[in-house]
Amino acid sequence: MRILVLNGPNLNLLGRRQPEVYGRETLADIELLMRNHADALHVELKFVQSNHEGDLVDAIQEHLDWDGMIINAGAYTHTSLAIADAITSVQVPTVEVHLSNIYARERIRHRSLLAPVVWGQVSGLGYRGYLAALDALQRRLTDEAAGAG
Ligand code: CA2
Repeated sequence: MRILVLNGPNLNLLGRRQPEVYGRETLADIELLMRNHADALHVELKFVQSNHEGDLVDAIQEHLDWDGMIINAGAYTHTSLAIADAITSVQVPTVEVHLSNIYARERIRHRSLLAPVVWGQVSGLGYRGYLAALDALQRRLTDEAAGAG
């Protein structure tokens, strides 16, 4: 089971600024926590972070045969039809993650262009949201495999 974890603009700075909003964990900390959990679940993870919209679209397209995707598109969440279209086109079950509760923040962050095209969304649980997304995807894929077998 292979799951792509995509992080968008500025998330490479996690842990250094605004810890009250995004937590104290760096992206490397989150990656380590997820890798440890994924090992226990027998899931292969690949991490991609980019500050560029087109790179995120490319990464989504390049992994169209992977089993699942976890994406925190950062500010592109609220603006990028291109990323929404890429998620729709590859048809890979996707969970959208936000460290902060986007619905408790400025109005402009309340709308996600990705929400209508993803399987589900986790918002406001900090780094734990990534682990919750991993659990949910692994369970869905396991359930589907059992149903198909
Ligand atoms: O809560 C989230 O995970 C967000 O996707 C984070 C984005 C924000 O634009 C979304 O509305 C919600 C911003 C990520 C910026 O990351 C920073 C990291 C360290 C210091 C400052 C910003």
